[in-house]
Amino acid sequence: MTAEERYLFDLNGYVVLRKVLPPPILAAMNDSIDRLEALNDREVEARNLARKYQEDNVYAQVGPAPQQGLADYSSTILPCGGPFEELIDWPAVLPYLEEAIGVPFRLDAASFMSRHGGGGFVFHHGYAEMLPYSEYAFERDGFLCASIKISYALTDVGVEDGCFTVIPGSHKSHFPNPLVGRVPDPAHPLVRPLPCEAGDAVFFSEDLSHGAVENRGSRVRRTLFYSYAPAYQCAWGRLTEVAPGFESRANPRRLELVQGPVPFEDRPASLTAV
Ligand SMILES: O=C(O)CCC(=O)C(=O)O
Repeated sequence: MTAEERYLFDLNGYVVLRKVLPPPILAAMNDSIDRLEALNDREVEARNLARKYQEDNVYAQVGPAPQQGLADYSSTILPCGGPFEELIDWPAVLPYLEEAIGVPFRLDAASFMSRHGGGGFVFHHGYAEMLPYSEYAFERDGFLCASIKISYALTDVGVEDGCFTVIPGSHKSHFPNPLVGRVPDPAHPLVRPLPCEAGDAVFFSEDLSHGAVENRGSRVRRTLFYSYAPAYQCAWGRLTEVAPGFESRANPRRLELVQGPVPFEDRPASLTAV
């Protein structure tokens, strides 16, 4: 992080990283998702992918069923391999993770989310709760965040398309947050929608109040979420399941991020980003 990014990450609980996914990788990811969306749920499950419709998600607001294509859903994504696997140890992001988590860490979840008109996601976290899996912390020597997420935009997403939205600074709040549990209102003075272009990413502490404003446009929003945590945390359900052959083709850092390093131990310098 630059000195300014460090200041802003601490102050706000997030930083926006512009253009971290170059066009060829974006195109490969979107093509892969197009191909998956042409498959029915059973065919997707046969590829070891778990597609879950958002109507079952307590945080999600779901709009009317779309005329074409799938209803709002999220899915595991690493079993697709290819560019999704490359993103595990993405060089443009890895140094930010090392600084924000501050101890040996792992990938604890990776997923894809698709959202149409009418869909939104209520604010959650950042209400002074003590959740060991998401705490933001800073100590004398640096950050010690217990959960960092990166939201990668695979499509351009303006405010009208239901972009990712935060309450800056809420990761430090000690009082109940009256906006938690509500779909963010972009006109509210505490609410900051974060429009992105395809290839941008929002790097944030899970302790921050975050959600998504309602998608009021006609464009489908496509987002990847990659989540990292200190090595003492476990993976979230099936969200780190990988494609066959991963163990033999992954580089050492990628393998370590998926399997989880030994917590509380010094690591070889060769596994640290420069
Ligand atoms: O839709 C969004 O961008 C927010 C999703 C989110 O916060 C989550 O999945 O935990």
